[in-house]
Order: sequence, then structure tokens, then C-alpha cells
Amino acid sequence: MEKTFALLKPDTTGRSLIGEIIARIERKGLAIAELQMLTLDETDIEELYAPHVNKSFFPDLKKFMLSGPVVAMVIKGDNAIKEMRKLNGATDPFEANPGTIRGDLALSKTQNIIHSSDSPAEAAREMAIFFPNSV
Ligand code: 3AN
Repeated sequence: MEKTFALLKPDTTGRSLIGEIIARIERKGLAIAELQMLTLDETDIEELYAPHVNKSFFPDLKKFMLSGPVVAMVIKGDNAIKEMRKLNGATDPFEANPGTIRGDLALSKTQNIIHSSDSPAEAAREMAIFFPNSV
């Protein structure tokens, strides 16, 4: 059974969409193995988005990720990493298909509801940041 890491961003908690997103994940047949609501600090954000810290959009992304609570989760199931990426839809909600989380619920590339790991190596790295006892 594969595990992946997902994070519901501050727009999700701010818009009261936590249940909507978790319902979509569970309806797909994936299971929530760990869940924690927390407010990130700058170090958490720089660790999570280590591959992006030098990108031009990073200051806006950091400001947004500090703006409210997030929900960190470990999700498990067959092909969990790829299944979650399909459920999320494209990074830019304008490109994301209807039926996906971002296609249905977001308009902005920064405020795009959910993050999930894009590879087994990233899943292990990101799970270790937020759930050090479960990896
Ligand atoms: P994904 O979350 O789809 O894997 P990444 O890992 O490429 O996308 O980007 C990480 C986060 O950075 C995205 N979730 C998004 O919020 C933000 N982001 C990525 N590209 C841009 C961009 N061109 N402009 C603004 N924000 C961006």
C-alpha cells in the first residue's frame, strides 16, 4: 500500500472546504492514515517547498501559506501518489480539468487548495517533516 503526503492550504481552511476535500479523497477509495491541523512557520514552508525557494513566486507563496491554518495528512492506498495528483488537477486551476479539486474549487495558481507529493522520494521527505514518527 503506497503512502503520500498532502497538505490542505490556508484557502481550504479559510473557505471551510476541509470536509469537501477529504470527502473527495475518501470517495476515491484512499484512506487518511494521519491528520494534523497546524499553522506553519517560515521554516516549515521553506522545508516543504525546498525545490521552490529561489523561484519568483516563492515570496507570495510563503505569505499565503503563513496566512492561516493548514491540514497535513498522510494518505494511503494503491498508487496513492499518482491518484492524489489526478484528484488535485493541474497546478494552475485555469488548466485543471472540471471534476478535479483545483478545476472545481480554485481560481489562483497560489491559492490552489491542496498540495500533494509528486514522487516517492518527495513523499518520504515531506512525510518526515510533518509526521516524523510514521515514516
Ligand atoms: P504542485 O503543487 O501542483 O505540485 P508545484 O510543486 O510545481 O505544484 O508548485 C508548488 C506550489 O507553488 C503550487 N501548489 C503553487 O501554489 C505554487 N506555484 C507553482 N507555480 C506557481 C506560479 N507560476 N505562480 C504562483 N504560484 C505557483
